[in-house]
Amino acid sequence: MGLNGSKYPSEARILMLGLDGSGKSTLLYKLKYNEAVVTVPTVGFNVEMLETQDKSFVLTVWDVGGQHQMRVHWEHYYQDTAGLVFVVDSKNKTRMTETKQELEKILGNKSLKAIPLIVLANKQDLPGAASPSELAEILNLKEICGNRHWCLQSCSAKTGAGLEECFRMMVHFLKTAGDEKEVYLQRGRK
Ligand SMILES: Nc1nc2c(ncn2[C@@H]2O[C@H](COP(=O)(O)OP(=O)(O)OP(=O)(O)O)[C@@H](O)[C@H]2O)c(=O)[nH]1
Ligand SMILES: [Mg+2]
Repeated sequence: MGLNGSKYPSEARILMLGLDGSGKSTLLYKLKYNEAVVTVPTVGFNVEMLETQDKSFVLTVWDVGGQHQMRVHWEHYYQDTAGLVFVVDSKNKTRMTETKQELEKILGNKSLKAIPLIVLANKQDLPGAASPSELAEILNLKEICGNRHWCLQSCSAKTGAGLEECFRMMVHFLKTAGDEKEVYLQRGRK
């Protein structure tokens, strides 16, 4: 038994944000059920528990809708969040400025200060998608992520590529929380 009578030794609440259409809900259901679910824009949130293979750790993942009218509510989900996953539609290069502005705003919030971050360069299955190294530059990630634990992971919510790695990395970050060294892993760098 874990803390508070939970059956898991360790648990953490993860918040998944990103612009509307970036692929958050597709990703959540692919990970949970290994199924390509047809999504509709999320009004409110979806929440799922994802456990590690050895069942030693469970992540409660909150997927909050990313449409404009939803973004004012994002901060209501910040409290008790242990880790942040920010999903980017790598194919939609016309929305990169908006993406950067939203990420900067999130990271500037005191409640999320210093929590680990994984930026997901999603939709890598699509031709012409920005590569992770392009995204790192466009979003100025090294600068805006500062000293927190963070990494950039390429993925496809459609095929599932990169998703398990993301959540394994998050568990690793959470287990090593308190270790202040900067982490910069950029997978798929050319
Ligand atoms: N080709 C491709 N399409 C994707 C991928 N991920 C998501 N999509 C598609 O992108 C569209 C939006 O996906 P959603 O998962 O609903 O996006 P969301 O981030 O949850 O959007 P909101 O709920 O509005 O915030 C859907 O048509 C998905 O099928 C991907 O990795 N590759
Ligand atoms: Mg959604």
